[in-house]
Amino acid sequence: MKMNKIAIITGATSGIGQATAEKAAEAGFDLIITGRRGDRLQALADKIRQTGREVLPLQFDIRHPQEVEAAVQSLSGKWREISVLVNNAGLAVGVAPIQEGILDDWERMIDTNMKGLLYMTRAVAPLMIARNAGHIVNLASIAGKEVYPGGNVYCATKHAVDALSKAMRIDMLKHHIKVTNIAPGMVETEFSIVRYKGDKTAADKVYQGLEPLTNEDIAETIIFAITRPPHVCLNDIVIMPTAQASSRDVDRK
Ligand code: NDP
Ligand code: 8X3
Repeated sequence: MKMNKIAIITGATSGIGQATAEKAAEAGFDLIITGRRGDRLQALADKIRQTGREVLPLQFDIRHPQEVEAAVQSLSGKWREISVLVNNAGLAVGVAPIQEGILDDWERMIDTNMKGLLYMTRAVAPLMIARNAGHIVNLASIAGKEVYPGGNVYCATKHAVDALSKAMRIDMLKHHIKVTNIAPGMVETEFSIVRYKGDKTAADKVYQGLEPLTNEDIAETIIFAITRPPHVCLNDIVIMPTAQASSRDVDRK
């Protein structure tokens, strides 16, 4: 692999994004890491610098197009030569049935998972097009392939990501930009704590009696995808714990 490629990873302050940043550094990428929690971004930046890789932390809320645009516009010199965009930032909030849904929860999910991903792609794709190369990795979910009780709006946002991955691949075709859709099942991160609004007991129950995927499992998959030769694109990867066959079919001991 050519060294000193630059990857930008959204939602690098936790879970899948954090592990992907660390593994991408190990694989020889210099990194732009993003998220809202500045203390975590700095801690991760310090850790990555110890590996000898360069890192640029950018703190912003992906839901605000002006913040996204300003962050990408602030890039100068080599940092504009982005090879890989990992659209990872995202969340589920709540498990209410549609008739009891909380509008603020819906807006947080739609604004982060769909609109944030779009704002990032709109800002970064032109930089890739200018170089006639690049790779966009979108974190969708098994929730983008199936629906399940209480998943309504989260599933809708991830179905949208799945559709956007297909659409982007067509739009990016003549620019030699790869698009990979990653659709994991259960991964134990802060995801369920966020979904259950800090209720750790409810979050722990999600993974009770089975071995879930780890953030590192997904990170390794992403690193594999972004280090294939130029003529190879992994379009769509569904990755599940062995103990999970579908959103609802889970083998719990
Ligand atoms: P975590 O909660 O551990 O991490 C989520 C990341 O998203 C954090 O770094 C958070 O950073 C960032 N983020 C959330 N909202 C915003 C925002 N408004 N602006 C900027 N960054 C934001 O969850 P995961 O690592 O599990 O989730 C990563 C992705 O993987 C998500 O898109 C999720 O939907 C998807 N996924 C997760 C699965 C799972 O079971 N865990 C399964 C399938 C898909 P900060 O709070 O600092 O802003
Ligand atoms: C996260 C996986 O099954 O909770 O996207 O929707 S699930």
